[in-house]
Amino acid sequence: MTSNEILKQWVKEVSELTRPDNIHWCTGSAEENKQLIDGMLETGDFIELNQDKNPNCYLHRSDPSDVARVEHLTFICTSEEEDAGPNNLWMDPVEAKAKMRDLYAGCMQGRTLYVIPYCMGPIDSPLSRCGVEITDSPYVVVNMRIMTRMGSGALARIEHEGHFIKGLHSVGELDPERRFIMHFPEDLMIQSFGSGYGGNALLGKKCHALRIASYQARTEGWLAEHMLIVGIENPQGETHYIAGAFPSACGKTNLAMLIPPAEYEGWKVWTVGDDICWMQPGEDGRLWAVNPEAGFFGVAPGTGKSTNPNALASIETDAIFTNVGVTAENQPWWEGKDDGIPVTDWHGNPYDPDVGPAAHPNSRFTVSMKRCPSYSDKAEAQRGVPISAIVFGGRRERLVPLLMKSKSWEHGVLLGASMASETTAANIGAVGVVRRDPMAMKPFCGYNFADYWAHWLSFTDRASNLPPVFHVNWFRKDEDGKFMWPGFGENMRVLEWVINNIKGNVESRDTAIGGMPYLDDINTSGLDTDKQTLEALLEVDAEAWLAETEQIREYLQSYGERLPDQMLVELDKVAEALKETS
Ligand code: OXD
Ligand code: MN
Repeated sequence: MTSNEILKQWVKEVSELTRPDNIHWCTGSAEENKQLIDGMLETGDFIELNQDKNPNCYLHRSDPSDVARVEHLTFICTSEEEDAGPNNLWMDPVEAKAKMRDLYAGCMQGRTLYVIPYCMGPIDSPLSRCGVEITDSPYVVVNMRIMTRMGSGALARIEHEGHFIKGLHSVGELDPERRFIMHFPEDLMIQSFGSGYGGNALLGKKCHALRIASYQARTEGWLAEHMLIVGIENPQGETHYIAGAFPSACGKTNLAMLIPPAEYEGWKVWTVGDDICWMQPGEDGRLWAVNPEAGFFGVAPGTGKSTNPNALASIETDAIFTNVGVTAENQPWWEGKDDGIPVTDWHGNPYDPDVGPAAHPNSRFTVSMKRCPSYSDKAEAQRGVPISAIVFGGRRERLVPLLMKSKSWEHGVLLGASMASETTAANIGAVGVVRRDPMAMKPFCGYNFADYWAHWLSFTDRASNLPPVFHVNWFRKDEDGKFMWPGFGENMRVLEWVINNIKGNVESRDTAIGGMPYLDDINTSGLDTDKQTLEALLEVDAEAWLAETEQIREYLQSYGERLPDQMLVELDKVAEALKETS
């Protein structure tokens, strides 16, 4: 139990509404975790994987209708619809609470109600924030234990601070018709019903650390972003931390754990975070960042020896796999795993490639960050890490160059706001459709994007030493539909240029859309890409960019009167410069 009266009262109210058979206050201990796992092995919620080859690894098969986030059922419930903005689905909070109350009534009968106190960010950091998730899913508890600092330590902080985010979750009947993910930013509250999938059910992640936190960050003067944090150490032992925003399933985890090419002897890459970054100005005027999470909830397919050996090494032991296939040796398997032959698919049926993939395209692994060979112990630093550069990146087959540098912070905000990407399997819906995904926050910003850009712009008044902003695109294709840039570890070459540029060692060439690198300043030794392709990756097609500018204008203007004028001022500058060159 707890000495915090608000928490005590809330648990009482929820249990009266949901009527569980038992209430369990989670401590986060190893014994508690074992008991939960044993219980799930008994019910079949967990399947033991090969314990000799993959000790403490388990497989969970979710309901086949419950395999991804559900943006069409995710609502921001602010009193004014305008505050949620055109970027969100909105529901009146009174109506939403009534709807959820009906769904929750008696929903935990025959189940245990778990109270999960958790802390997002290092337990002793002033940048961290706490929450409590109430759930009826033991799968959620064991995942939250990996993904957050969960249990007694977090409860002690909550009791000391006196406040926390309230998150209520029930898997309900897993009926897609009775599934809602509701956010009440004004009450710092989350209510989720009808899904056990990570993004909908592990409330510390997208719901708290992005949607609610972004709202909270705006009122408190910081930033909650969908960004990885990676440290790049040069042979002289100097480390630069880069925060990078990329849309879901665009390789953030791979970039955060990158292994540099052979030419980069003496360089090291340190993983601070792969998905979420909370940043605030420090006394020195720089942005300081923490990763609020403690684990990775990574996309399994495509994770192989050549793409992400660090992730593979991380998940050899102590990992939870959701919706992957299984080999004859009872080891987890997914498309792109490089070795092993699947015999069972993610439904638990004999694998038949004519029927579908062995692993669901959005199948996941959950594992502690500390298992990663490139884990940075700075992930526990109370102050966080100083950010030297912000990198935005979309998934664009055409037009957008490999790398460009913003002309100013304000232009950087425009670059972030103009990000676009083709949709992926991380959300239910069509795959491969181009959509604007500003700062990779389209599914995650807990308030009106127009206000969010104004908040980003306000940082020129909040911090005197803001990091420069860059934009990258690893996904350009040629006429034959082949990727022009090899990506993965080779992305190090782009990051090296970024660091050299920050240090003043290399200049960029001014163009209408931003600063472009000179090809000679990018380390291409040992790179298997011809010069012509590299040049094409850095070209600016002024006419096509003018057309893009008009699309961006249309998109920004769809935010109406709340759109900060500065956004159009920045866009006009780009458009004018393009007209001069074309
Ligand atoms: C994720 C996502 O799971 O962005 O990280 O969907
Ligand atoms: Mn993500």
